[in-house]
Amino acid sequence: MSNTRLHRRLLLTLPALILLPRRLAAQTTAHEVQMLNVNPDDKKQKMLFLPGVVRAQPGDTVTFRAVQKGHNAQSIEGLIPEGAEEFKGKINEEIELTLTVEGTYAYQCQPHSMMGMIGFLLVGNFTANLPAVREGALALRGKETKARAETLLAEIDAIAAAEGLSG
Ligand SMILES: [Cu+2]
Repeated sequence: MSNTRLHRRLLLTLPALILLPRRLAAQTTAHEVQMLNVNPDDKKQKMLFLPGVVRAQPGDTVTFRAVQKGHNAQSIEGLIPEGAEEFKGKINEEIELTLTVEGTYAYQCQPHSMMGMIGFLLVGNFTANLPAVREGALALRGKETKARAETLLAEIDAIAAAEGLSG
């Protein structure tokens, strides 16, 4: 390759390399989940994460806001994608996660784990471990937890169908 051609190649490549990280950074989304005693939109719903399902892409962040006291957010053992890090916030602690591993994550509030306080994060192409998460979530203890999991899993199935993802 002649020097001139190499030079032209570099000129074409360099701007792309410089712009790429900025483009990726601009595309990430900061999600928020509120930890609540009562759903302000439906007072009959108690002890919940709102929204209960977060649709995210790799590189996005999610922050759990302690809007009301007495809650935490922690991943449920075995119900996160392979290779993803488990997380565990303290009571009233606001934690921010950067979501890198694609898949479905189930998490709960420890004090209210049997009172339906469960939520899900969907990252990228999330359906690979969805059957395992579904099975595990529906086997959790607590009638209200099972009922909330069923509602949220139906929401997840609708998202997967709308996006043409199989699971
Ligand atoms: Cu709670």
